[in-house]
Amino acid sequence: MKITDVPVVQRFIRFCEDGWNQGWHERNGGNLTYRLTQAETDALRPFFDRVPRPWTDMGVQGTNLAGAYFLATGSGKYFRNVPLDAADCLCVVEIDSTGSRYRVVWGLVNGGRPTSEFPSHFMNHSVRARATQGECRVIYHAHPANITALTFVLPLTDRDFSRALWKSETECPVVFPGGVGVVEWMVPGGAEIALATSKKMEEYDAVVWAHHGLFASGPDFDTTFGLMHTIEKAAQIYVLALGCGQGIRQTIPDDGLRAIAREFGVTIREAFLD
Ligand code: 2HA
Ligand code: ZN
Repeated sequence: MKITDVPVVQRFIRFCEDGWNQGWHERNGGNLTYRLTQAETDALRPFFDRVPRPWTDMGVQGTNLAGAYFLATGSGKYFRNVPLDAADCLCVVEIDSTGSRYRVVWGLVNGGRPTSEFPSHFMNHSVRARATQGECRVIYHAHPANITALTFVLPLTDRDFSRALWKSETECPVVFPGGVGVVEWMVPGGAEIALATSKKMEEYDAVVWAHHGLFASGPDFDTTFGLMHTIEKAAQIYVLALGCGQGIRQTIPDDGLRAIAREFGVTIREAFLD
């Protein structure tokens, strides 16, 4: 048995392959982390290094995730290469008992570190785990072109983005009835963008990074990938419609959004409706 035979690792690899196939991961763009369950950690433990690598301070703290284990993509690694060489591209990291440091216990066999966005991922895991009573396990960052394009033309507010996306595709209010958050442009990789994003993640399960990409979260791989996919598809439709050059002549009315929410039994964020 190889580590790549373990189902959770297979699903993680397939996720990376799907993201690459969507065109969301040019070069080393994007990153993925998954908080392992106790049973999954136990299944992976036989593959862990006999001597773990040194602890690294994250610059952020999440005491509710002290002692957690994550499967993560590596910094500088290409999603495209994950199916070819998971042990080179991925790692398992352990969080220390204070929730402020990590160490690699498996993977990155040719050296390297977990994703440069690990502080952001970790803070978002901490916030989303609290907001969802421990249900949230996946944090996914990608560079889809259309949602990023919209950050050049729409006002950078949660309300403007949520409304534009909800009204671009009838499924949207069902898939993300809470809307999406937006953070202004910031230098990636550090504690500042991690804190700004995790603040939004207290309310939203997806956050747009202006002129950069999108963060999505969810309880499992399918839901999280589906959220990224739905948001990007809606953005694509909006961009296509704008590209026709006539402006937006008609769209789903606000009462239509309310009616969808009623029909599908979800609570739409009423504050964003007229
Ligand atoms: O290259 O996407 O945000 C990885 C990233 C940084
Ligand atoms: Zn990025």
